[in-house]
Amino acid sequence: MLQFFKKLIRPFSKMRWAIGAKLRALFARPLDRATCDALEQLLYEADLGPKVTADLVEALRIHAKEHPDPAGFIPFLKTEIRALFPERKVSSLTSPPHVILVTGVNGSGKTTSIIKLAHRYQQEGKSVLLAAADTFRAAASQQLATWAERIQAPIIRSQTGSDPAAVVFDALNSAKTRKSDLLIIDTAGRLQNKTALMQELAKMRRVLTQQVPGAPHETLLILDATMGQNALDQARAFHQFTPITGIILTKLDGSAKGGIAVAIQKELGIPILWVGTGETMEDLIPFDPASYVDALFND
Ligand SMILES: Nc1nc2c(ncn2[C@@H]2O[C@H](COP(=O)(O)OP(=O)(O)OP(=O)(O)O)[C@@H](O)[C@H]2O)c(=O)[nH]1
Ligand SMILES: [Mg+2]
Repeated sequence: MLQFFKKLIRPFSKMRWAIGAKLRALFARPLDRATCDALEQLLYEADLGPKVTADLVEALRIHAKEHPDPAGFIPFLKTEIRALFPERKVSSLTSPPHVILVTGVNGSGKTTSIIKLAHRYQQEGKSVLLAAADTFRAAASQQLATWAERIQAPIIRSQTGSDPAAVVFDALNSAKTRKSDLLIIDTAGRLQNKTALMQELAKMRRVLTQQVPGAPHETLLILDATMGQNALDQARAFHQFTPITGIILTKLDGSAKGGIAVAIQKELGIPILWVGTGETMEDLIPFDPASYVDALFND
């Protein structure tokens, strides 16, 4: 049990987010107008987004009238932020194959995250089949194939330029025949050609649903934490066309800010399920709101 918690918490606390130290310095002063302005600036710069920032400053102002001791300000902010997040709920696996469709813009970390996720499920004793439905670039399916070999997961791929929906069709058949516990599908991320991409995703979904009612059981969106508020725009674009059931927030290790998870939760309300904390296949941790909020305010 202790091992489990260590594993869960350590990766968050290794993040180097500066906001905690800055807030402690700020709250050495009384909470006057200038402090509130500085607080607003700080929270905004940490990527918490304009809505959360405005709400938090207002809530703290009201709180401070009753509880003026600055020592209580950070604990108050932490409680407020923590309350934004629901308990993490990963959907339990459906009767095989449990189908996970993975979306996200180019370079967000789709392929890497798929391998990390597959590796995790394999460690739980589940069999995973991968599908390379990013048929747009040869390198994309090759990258998935290379990783798949490393974790010894079977993969269904096709020629560059072929119809991604056809790959998905074959992959689902193969998953049924092999009795795979999970089928995880990598897709292309050309958001610059939005209409074509969204039609492609819709077609893949139709193919899946026709063969297995209820599939895809999860549609995960991969968001790069270093994109800041742009990540929110990407999420809105995808969610508008393809209902996203959960988010994997990647490259949190490379983000100097860290507050983007709060903005995502508040503005989109889509649960963040996993967090990418590095480039190896071990670097995927469950998103645990309490550990995250602790880490966010660490100095
Ligand atoms: N530091 C860090 N790097 C990551 C993380 N996730 C992915 N990366 C890196 O980000 C780069 C892009 O990752 P990919 O998995 O290739 O992204 P993709 O979305 O599949 O990209 P395309 O196939 O080009 O659309 C790679 O160099 C990964 O190693 C993470 O959590 N932390
Ligand atoms: Mg890829």
